[in-house]
Amino acid sequence: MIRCYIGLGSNQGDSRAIIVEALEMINGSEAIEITGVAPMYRTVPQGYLEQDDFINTVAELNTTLSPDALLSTLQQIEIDLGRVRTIRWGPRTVDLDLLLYGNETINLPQLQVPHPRMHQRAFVMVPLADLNKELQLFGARVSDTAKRLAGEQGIVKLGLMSGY
Ligand code: A4P
Ligand code: MG
Repeated sequence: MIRCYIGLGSNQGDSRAIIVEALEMINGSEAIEITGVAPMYRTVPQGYLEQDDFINTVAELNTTLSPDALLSTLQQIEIDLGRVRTIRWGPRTVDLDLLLYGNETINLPQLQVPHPRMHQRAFVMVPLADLNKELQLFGARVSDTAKRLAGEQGIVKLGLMSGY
């Protein structure tokens, strides 16, 4: 079993409902068990700014899938939930990023883990710190990085996820 963290984001449609549905599809997938979900947050867009606020959260899971198989599962769920890729960093019904796969560092053309931009983003680090206070990443405690980023980027806690 490998412990993994997945970032979930949406800023099109009924984002909260779409994220709940994505979590159910992930948990219903072969060889994946969700073990925790952070609260949902409303977050200011990073990167491409001319778009609506996002809803973001992070899920913790155990899996026996390989990194590639897990990525494929997540990408199929993005497709099933009607994601249309247009602008990079632009609006999306749902974006599922593989943040961490155990302690592994992965540098494939189609997959970089830890996700290369995660430590610069409040919308990832704040919910990740909710799930795991002890985690260290790139030589810093996730909870310290989260606190700093939350002061720099717009992020508001919406409420706890039930059911996990
Ligand atoms: N890929 C490489 N590594 C990974 C990984 N660890 N997890 C590849 C998932 N995918 C990974 O992703 C493009 C390619 O990245 C995939 O084909 C995969 O093989 P994508 O999801 O199609 O495109 P994207 O998400 O638009 O691009 P990217 O570069 O993943 O963007 P980010 O970094 O995910 O940023 N602001 C707020 N507030 N909240 C957000 O959720 N999200 C983004 C997207 C920008 N700004 C945001 C948010
Ligand atoms: Mg992505």
